[in-house]
Order: sequence, then C-alpha cells, then structure tokens
Amino acid sequence: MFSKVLIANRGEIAVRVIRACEELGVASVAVYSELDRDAIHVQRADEAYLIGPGPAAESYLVIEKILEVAKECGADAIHPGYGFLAENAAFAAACAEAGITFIGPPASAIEAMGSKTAARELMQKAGVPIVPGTTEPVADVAAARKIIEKTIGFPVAVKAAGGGGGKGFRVALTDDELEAAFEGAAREGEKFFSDATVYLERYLPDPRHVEVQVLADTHGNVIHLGERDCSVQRRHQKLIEESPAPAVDAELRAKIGKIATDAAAAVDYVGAGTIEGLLQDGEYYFLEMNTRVQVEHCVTEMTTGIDIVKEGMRAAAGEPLSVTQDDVVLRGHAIECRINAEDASRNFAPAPGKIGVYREPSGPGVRVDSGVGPGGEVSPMYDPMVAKLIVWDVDRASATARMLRALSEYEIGELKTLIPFHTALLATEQWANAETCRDLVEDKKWLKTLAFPAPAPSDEDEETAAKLEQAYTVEVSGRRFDVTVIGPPYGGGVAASNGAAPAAARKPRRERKSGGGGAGGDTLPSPMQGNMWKVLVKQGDTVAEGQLLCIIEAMKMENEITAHKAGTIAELPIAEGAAIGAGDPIATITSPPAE
Ligand code: MV4
Repeated sequence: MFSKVLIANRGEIAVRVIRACEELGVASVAVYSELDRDAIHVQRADEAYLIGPGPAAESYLVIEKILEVAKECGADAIHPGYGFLAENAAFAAACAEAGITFIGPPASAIEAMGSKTAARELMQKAGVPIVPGTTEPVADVAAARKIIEKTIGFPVAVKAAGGGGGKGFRVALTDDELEAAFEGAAREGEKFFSDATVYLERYLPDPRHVEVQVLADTHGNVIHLGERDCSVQRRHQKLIEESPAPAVDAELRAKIGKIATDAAAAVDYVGAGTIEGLLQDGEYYFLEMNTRVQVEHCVTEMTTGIDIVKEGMRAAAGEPLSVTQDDVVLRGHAIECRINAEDASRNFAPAPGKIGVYREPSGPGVRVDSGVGPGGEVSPMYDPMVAKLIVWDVDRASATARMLRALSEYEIGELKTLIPFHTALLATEQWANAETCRDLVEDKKWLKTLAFPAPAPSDEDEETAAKLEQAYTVEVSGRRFDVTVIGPPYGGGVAASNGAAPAAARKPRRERKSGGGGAGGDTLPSPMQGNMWKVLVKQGDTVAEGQLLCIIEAMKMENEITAHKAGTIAELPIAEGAAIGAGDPIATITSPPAE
C-alpha cells in the first residue's frame, strides 16, 4: 500500500478519500484553492497545500502544479476523485511519467472509453451489446438521413462523440427535427470537447438508466458489485440513485454483470469503474464507461458492504482485490439523494451562499457524505452538490421511509437545497411504483402535479415571494411536470430543514396570480442565471406556445427556453452574449387581440 496519497479534489469526495486513507493507515495530502482555505477537506487531511486562486482552471485542474506538490510532499500516489482530472488521460500519463501512481485505470483505458464512437466499436467487437446505431462518426445531416432511412429509423438520438453524461445529446422524433438535433449536438460537442463529431443511436423511448459497478486489479480479477438505477435525472444530472435496481432480478443481474466485466476486461481496466447502460424491455445496452469512482458509489457500498474507494486504492497499489465475485452478496436496499444547493422551485437555479445552522441526520441506516459543515460556504465557482444523503434498509419501501425520515432531520439553514424536492418526489406514487420518469414521445402519458413545499417567503424577500406564487414547470428526467405549490404538506421538519420558518409560523400564502408578473402574464422570466447563447426569434415575430425562443448557457449546459404562451414578441431585451440573472425578463409576448 502507498504511504502518502495526494487527493486532487475538493468537497465531499476529497473527504471520502481521506477517510479511506485514514482507515488504510495512509497519510493524506489535500490541495486547495484560495476559496477553499476553510474547507473541510483541508481540515481533515494530514497536510494541505494551496495550489492557486478560486477558478478550477487555475487550481484543481492545473496538472503541473498538482504534480509539483505531490513531489514536494513525497506522495507516492494521487487520487483524482471524480470530475476535474479524473478522466483525463494526459493527467494519468503525466503521473506515470513523474513516477507517481495514478489511482485509477491506465491512461490507455481512459482514452479507449473517452471517445464514445471508438468505445462503441470496441465494445461491439468484445461482444458487449450497444444501442443500435453508428460506431463511426456521421459527416452531416444528409449522411445521417441516409443511415436513418436504411437502418436506425426514427426516433433517433444524436450524440457528440466527445460527450458523455448527456452533453451534446439531442433527440429527433421525426425527420423535421433531424437538422436541429444534429446541429445542436455538434455545436455542444464543439463547445465542450472541441469536437463537433456526432454519432447516431436508436432513441429508446422509455428506458431505465442502469449502471454496473466493476472492480478490477492487476492480477486479472474483474468483478462486479451489482447495479444501480439512476433514472431520476434532470438535464442529465442524476438526482436520486438506488441499488439494487427495481427492474433487475438475479438472472438479469448476472447477465448485465457479465456484460460489464467483459466491457472492463476489454480495455484492461484497473480499479473502480462503472458501465453505464440503458435497460428497456429486459434488454441491456452499453452506453459508456465512467473510468472513475462515481458520486453514487455509496449505494453499492451499502448493499455489498464493500469499500469501493479502498478497493480502488488496493488495485492501484498492485494488490489483489480483497473480495472475489463469490464474496459479493447483495443485501437490502440503498437510496442516495444528492443534496444540491439549488432552488427546485426556480427551475433548479444554483443557490450558493453561506450556511447557517447545520445539522446532519443520523440514526439507523443513515450515512451522510458531505463536504460542508456549520458556517461553511457554497461557492458559485464549484459544483452545487454539498452532500449526499444515503440510507439503507431491508427493502425499497423501508428505505424510502427511512430516507424521508432522514431528510426531515437534515437541517441546512439559510441555504436553499434540494431537500424539499427529494421529500416531495419520494412521496409520489411514481416513486413507490418505480415508474420511469420520461416519455418524450407520448407527451400526455402521466402528466402529474408534483407539489412540494416551497420555502416560506420572508418579509425582506418580497421579490422571491412574488415568484413563489407562480405556477411553474420543473423537468425531471427529461419529463416536464406542472408544479403548483399547494401549501406545506410535509410538516415543520422539512420547512425547518430548509432554513425556513416552521410550518405553523408561516404566513398564509397569498392569492395566486397578481397581474402582469404572474404565470399567465406576458413577461417570461429567466429560470436561471447564465449567458444568452442564441436568440432564435425577433421582435414582431408571432410564436406558438412551446416554440423555441432562445438558448441560455448556464452551468456549462445549453438550456432551451420556449415560449410560455402564444402571441407576438413585443420585447426581447437580452442580446446574444449578454449575461442574464435568474428572474430577468427574457421576452414579453403579447396575446393576439381577443376575437
Ligand atoms: C439515451 C436515451 C434514449 N435513447 N440514448 C444519455 C445520458 C444519460 N444522462 C441518459 N441518456 C440517455 N440516452 C438513447 N439512444 C435516453 C437517455 C436519458 C435517460 C435514460 C434513462 C433514464 C433517464 C434518462 C434521462 C435523460 C436521458
């Protein structure tokens, strides 16, 4: 085993790795930016080094700086966590060159899985089922049309080759939508991965996102730890994960487990990795491999009892895995809720800020992996995920009840988080029935009102209060829900844990709709803070409800903004390239005169 490990990350995952180091008797070294001087990962590590100013591009992403610290402090290995440098083949190679072990797979495996088209080709050759489609880049819309006519058919998914995790992912239900989908995917690919190459897949209308955890060592052992279901996503950000997957039985588990270990073996994988795939009608299709430890690894740790981070370290140190496939026994059910500093009632707008009261839940079967504490601060500069709440219980229904209990215990003052959202979602019938949450084709399938308690408006926050009285739409797993806030049905615990006043002390909700600014008004407020990327209509245009108006770039994602009503564009105040605040008017649409 190593004697000293540098953790090239921050937040909860840095703390997670530090804990593993401690248990293995390995010294831990934190690195931090100027913004993270008081962060928990800095306090928890045995040593800590400042590596630069706040922006990750000047700190957590600077390979030379991190290697310099590693050499200076005598670390024999670097753990990249997830994000930042975790799937950067050049970083893995630079570590090897510097004589420092990269805790992860060889650079060649990262590279092989990095290009999604190359990975699809490789997997097909290894006998791993892929979603039907192309394994070669598709040159242009005309070429795409030919391939679709001949083989794939509509609906089709257009994906960026450099992508992954949903970046550069577009759907064309019909030929009419193909050009926009193709160009959207290419544009996003160019922007995020400097690669406009796209490929095509048959679009599966209602799949489940099921992924398999694998572990591999340098002695030829490749095992799987069962699967996770991560179907509850919003704009490709996972929000809730669970293990085992409700739609997977022992027989299917053995089948997809074999698919996953075959996939890992095909790239000579070492360490902890995940095969992501889609499950539809009992068929499993490889999507991509994540060559790192994932955010949601914890649910698998809870159901298997195996410490995935420690096993990854063992493998990197050249030791054999401490378990064999036969040792892996799944027990009970685990659920993870991502606690993001986001305001679900404002289209999941980032809600960074300083934390007031902070009390984590505890009790039987509860685990909290967090990167913050009392008096901590969530910076808009980094990922809004501040903690993960994980519970275990004997079965899915019990685990759900336990999660609701733990969510109600969680107190995070003065910060808007997803706690009320999770509380509402886990109480729905859809969750209880483990239904899939998406069906882009058949729009009316189960449009439902998902009500969740909004934070009580405070006196000094009249602006927010006004907005909270609107009806709004949230999107979960690509599915739109019309949301109406119908009072505080979940009691004082939840309200208090959101930093708001207890339910009993709340002011009565004002009447909905107050004229021009209300849901039925002419002005469309921006659901998020960001930058105007593209404006697709102009003043005087007549638009239909739901028509694409503009694209706002926020959180490195393109967000398509559609008309909230039919009418004429009267005002369009924001120019391409300009910054937008959440709530800023994007467009004013006046109604056609009544007949
Ligand atoms: C798909 C798909 C349907 N057909 N690919 C890609 C990234 C990941 N976030 C989910 N992705 C999807 N890829 C094809 N060919 C649907 C999704 C998808 C999804 C799948 C299962 C459960 C929830 C989902 C939410 C959004 C997108």
